[in-house]
Amino acid sequence: MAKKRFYITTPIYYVNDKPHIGHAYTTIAADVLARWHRLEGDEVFFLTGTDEHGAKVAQSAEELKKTPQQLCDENSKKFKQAFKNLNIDYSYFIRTTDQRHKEAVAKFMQKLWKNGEGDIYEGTYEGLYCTGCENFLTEKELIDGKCPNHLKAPEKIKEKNYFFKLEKYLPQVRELIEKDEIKIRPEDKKKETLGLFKQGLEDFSVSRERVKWGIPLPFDQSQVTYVWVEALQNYISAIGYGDNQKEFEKWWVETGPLHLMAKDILKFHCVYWPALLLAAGEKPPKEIFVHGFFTINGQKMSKSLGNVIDPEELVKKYGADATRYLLLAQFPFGQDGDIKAEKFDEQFNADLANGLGNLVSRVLNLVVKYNESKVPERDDSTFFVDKTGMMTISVKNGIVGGLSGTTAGGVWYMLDKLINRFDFSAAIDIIMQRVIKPCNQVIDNSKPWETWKTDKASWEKLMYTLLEVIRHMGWMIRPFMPNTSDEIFKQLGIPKEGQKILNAETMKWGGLPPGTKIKKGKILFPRM
Ligand code: ME8
Repeated sequence: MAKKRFYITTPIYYVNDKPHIGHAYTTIAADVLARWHRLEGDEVFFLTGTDEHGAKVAQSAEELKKTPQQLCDENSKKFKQAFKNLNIDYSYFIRTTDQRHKEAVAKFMQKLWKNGEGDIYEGTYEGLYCTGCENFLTEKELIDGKCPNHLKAPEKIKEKNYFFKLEKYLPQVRELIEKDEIKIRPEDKKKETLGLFKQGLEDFSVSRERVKWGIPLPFDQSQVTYVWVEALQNYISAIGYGDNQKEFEKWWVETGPLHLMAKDILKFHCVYWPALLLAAGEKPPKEIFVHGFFTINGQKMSKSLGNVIDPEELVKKYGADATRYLLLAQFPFGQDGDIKAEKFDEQFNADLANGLGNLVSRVLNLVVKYNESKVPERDDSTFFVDKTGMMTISVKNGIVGGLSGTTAGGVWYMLDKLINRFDFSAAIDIIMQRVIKPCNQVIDNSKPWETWKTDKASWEKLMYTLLEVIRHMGWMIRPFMPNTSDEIFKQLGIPKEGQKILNAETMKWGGLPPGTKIKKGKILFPRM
């Protein structure tokens, strides 16, 4: 059977500043999906990168008395470093100042222009521009005369621009969205997008006359391509548009992308981008998932409020895996939510130190101490199977029961569904509530540090069950916390070659061979 393919992208981030946890949030989510698909054996292309042109970057560079290129080089490096520290395993990091991207953009713009016969025409733009958004705004969109996102009055500009015939493509884009041929999720964001069509959308400017930091239009070198128009093209330039047709066909045409982003940039991705692609004769994007915007302690994250959280600080304090966990666990991915960073310590201790970490360490300690570090014989003949089909462990009349292949399968089934629905917080919760918590409770109730003396047969049964649950849990957390998963497999004595693909074999109950020598290792999550 041919391998399935999965092409996932994050927005490319502005380099006017260093990364903050908003950038980390989307990128971690994309990484979880990429890793999940790799575990399932799919061929994955995971794209992220930096958006380096435009007035916003040029202005920041000027304020810092640097050249735009210098600022881009410095901050792009910071994004790369932050993603490395967060254990983000991307396939390609694009920078829009890359020569390859510039060439692809020139080809794309030329296609739209078609020697003046295409979908671009010359005009004069007179109106408002918010540099923070890098977006043209209408009076209607302002609140008290200010941009609602940046709380600053936009600049009035009048300049010669080239315009894109968006209106010509609106009916087609709308229909594609309605029919889910461009699948926009969650459902409320699809509705929000369709609402934009009702409010009215107009042709928009695709170039800037006064901005110098950008990619010149191939047909008029006195203008640079509007930063949003070229930034969107990263999704095709990175996979060979204009220079590697075979790769481009493979990833864009045959596979199709899943674009991940927050709702701040919905219009660009859900309306402008499909229209530009159709005008250039290319396929529109396959799927767009728009996640929520989070606040920090109820406030918008902003420099002036001094509440911007640097992912580096979180990684330093909690490590990469726990940072990934804490960010995704806060609220459902598709909804807005609030992050209470001062609660991170509490959650770290409850879920990771006392929950996951404690489970692994106490089970392994018991096996080291009372069974010569060996996985005991498997015997699940008397297991109580929970009727709901969920994984639960129960102790009845002092006998441990309650976990079998089918019940483990129940958790796997739900996990797969939730991850594919982008419901990461619920997926994490399932692992915590259905797997980790019941195991810890069983240990508390059955006191195996005492029963090894009095009833070794029940003790072995319990220990095998717990070790096997830990093996399953190691797989379940693998996309979220890859380092911890590696460490668990190492401690369970699972050889490296058996750690790559999740399949019927690795997922079945009883995959941990009795007699395997376990190696007690470091504490996974030392308590805060
Ligand atoms: O918009 N909550 O770049 P950007 C959730 N360069 N996600 C957040 C967030 C928050 N509070 N803050 C930021 C741009 N994000 C353009 C994109 S793509 C062709 C060009 C995340 O640096 C979220 O993914 O402003 C959001 O869409 C993105 O960062 C905006 O990043």
